[in-house]
Amino acid sequence: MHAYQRDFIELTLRRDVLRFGEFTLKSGRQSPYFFNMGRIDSGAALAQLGRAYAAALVNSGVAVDMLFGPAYKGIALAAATAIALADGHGRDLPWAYNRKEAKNHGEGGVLVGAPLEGRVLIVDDVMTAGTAVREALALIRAQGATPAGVLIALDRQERGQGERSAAQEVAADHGIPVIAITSLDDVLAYAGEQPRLTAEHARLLAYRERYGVRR
Ligand code: OMP
Repeated sequence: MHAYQRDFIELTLRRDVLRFGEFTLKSGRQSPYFFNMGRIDSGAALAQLGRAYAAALVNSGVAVDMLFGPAYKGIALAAATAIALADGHGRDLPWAYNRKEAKNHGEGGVLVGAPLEGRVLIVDDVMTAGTAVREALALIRAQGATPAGVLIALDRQERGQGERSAAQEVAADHGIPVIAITSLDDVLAYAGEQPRLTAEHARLLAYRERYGVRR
């Protein structure tokens, strides 16, 4: 695990982004953990999150020309990543986001920010079934731009319809990398090192056994 990944898991625990308990997911699955990015609710936390996204992107070596934040949650995430790339890595990338409903006055349309062109990186929070990301991919293609990859904070590494995870399916179907700051495997590795998280670690292992991709 890289230092930025460990720092990130610690940030998510400190801010209650990563919580252990009983949660019902969008998919209906009962999960012993949940990742709520809405808890990144202060300037300092958002800045730290942006630095983690930027580190994951730079570490991946994936070439991108611009960032795209899908509404709603992806918007702040793409903005934070763009700032961190400019401040910390000297990379001033264009960025854009969409509205959920087209505006028919003022500047109009669903897209805001830099025109979608070149290799576009989608920045989002969590991938489970990949529904949100597939919509963003369609939007980028409809503009004639090229999806460069997907950058997420957590890859839950759960089986979708078949044996592969949603991230693996998106990567294979669209020929693009899915870059995650952390994955369930990283959370498991971290929890396994912490005596105070022994019970949580056991529940995460059982969950991965049931819904995780074949290893
Ligand atoms: P997919 O669009 O199916 O990939 O699910 C991802 C979405 O599920 C996220 O954007 C959240 O709305 C929600 N989610 C979380 O935020 N955190 C989790 O730990 C799990 C989920 C989820 O419901 O699967």
